[in-house]
Amino acid sequence: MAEQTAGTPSPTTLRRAHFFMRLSRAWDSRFESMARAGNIGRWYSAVGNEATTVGAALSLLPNDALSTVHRDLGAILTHYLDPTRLAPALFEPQDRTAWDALRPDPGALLHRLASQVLGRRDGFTRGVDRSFHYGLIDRATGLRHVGMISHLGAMIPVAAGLALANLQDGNQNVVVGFIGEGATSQGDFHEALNMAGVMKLPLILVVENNRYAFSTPLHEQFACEKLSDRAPGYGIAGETFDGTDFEAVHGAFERALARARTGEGATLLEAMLPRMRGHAEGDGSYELIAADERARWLTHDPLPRFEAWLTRIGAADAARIAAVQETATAIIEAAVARGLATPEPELHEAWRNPFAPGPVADAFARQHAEVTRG
Ligand SMILES: Cc1ncc(C[n+]2csc(CCOP(=O)(O)OP(=O)(O)O)c2C)c(N)n1
Ligand SMILES: [Mg+2]
Repeated sequence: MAEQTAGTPSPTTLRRAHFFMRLSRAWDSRFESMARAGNIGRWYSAVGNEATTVGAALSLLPNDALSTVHRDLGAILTHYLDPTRLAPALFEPQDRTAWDALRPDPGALLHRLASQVLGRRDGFTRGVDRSFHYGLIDRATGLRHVGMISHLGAMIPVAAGLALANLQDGNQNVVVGFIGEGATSQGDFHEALNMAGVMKLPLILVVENNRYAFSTPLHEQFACEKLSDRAPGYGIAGETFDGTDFEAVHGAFERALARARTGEGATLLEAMLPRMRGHAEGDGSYELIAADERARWLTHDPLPRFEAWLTRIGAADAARIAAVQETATAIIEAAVARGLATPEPELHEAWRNPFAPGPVADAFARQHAEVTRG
């Protein structure tokens, strides 16, 4: 192994990052081909975002909270799964963290996630929907994941509220919230970051700036040069970085996490990302971008860039890179095949009470029973 430069993430971090970036990409490839073949109705591809989403989630500790939107599969996989049990041949004994021992069986969790996005009975919402609109909160395993609300910007005050709860509990946990740049013109963005500044909340808001909201380009969305320029106005820290450069992502998160955990408060991180896909596969938004611009962004893929860098610093060779790619593809193929073989729910099974236990939930359940009986 060649010398690593100062500040380079540890070999364990690099092995985990590589595996999860490839796992996320393999998942997208599989779902994109199903969307193209008409086997699933819609898919929101995270291609191009992997260095940012995986880099962010890798830095989290048990019971730090993650709030995601539609392009954050890499963060979800990294937050949930113990890679040393999922792909033991790819890891060294020292790669297993104390949190890995707490995390649930990764195969079972992957099956639930695949079932979720395939609308199957074993999904988190038991097949009610086929999306990332669900949450998974389990303090015993350290998993705190709050899934998305569709309304742009609505997740930012939720993430700020989670951070406030940490402050009130007196713990050292932080919240990492993701949002597209299309959400930053909403009032919720301003209100939540203002509150985060005043209350010094342990919040890191990551704006995934992929330069388009659907097909609306940046200059039609806002007039400031960088979104992170807004941070001083709220009295918080802000950074803009190349979100396809894992080393830059890792450094930005280390700094933001250190601030959040030591009471210095919130950070607005702006990850500049390539527009490598449309808003959703097949919605026509990609084709509205000029062909030469699309071609240019396709050359900004974070995965070959990361693998070339791993090779340059001596952290991986061609055989290792091929093994990670093949293993990730095989794991996803198996998870999707098992998901597809899982039944869709019967109507009465898909139903779930959206209210917390209590009189409102009881009334809702009675009403549902009447409707089901017809
Ligand atoms: C309040 C609100 N207005 C409009 C929409 C419709 N809408 C859904 S996604 C989207 C664009 C989101 O842009 P961005 O966050 O940059 O996501 P990207 O297209 O890059 O995936 C819009 C306008 C919405 N969901 N909520
Ligand atoms: Mg966008």
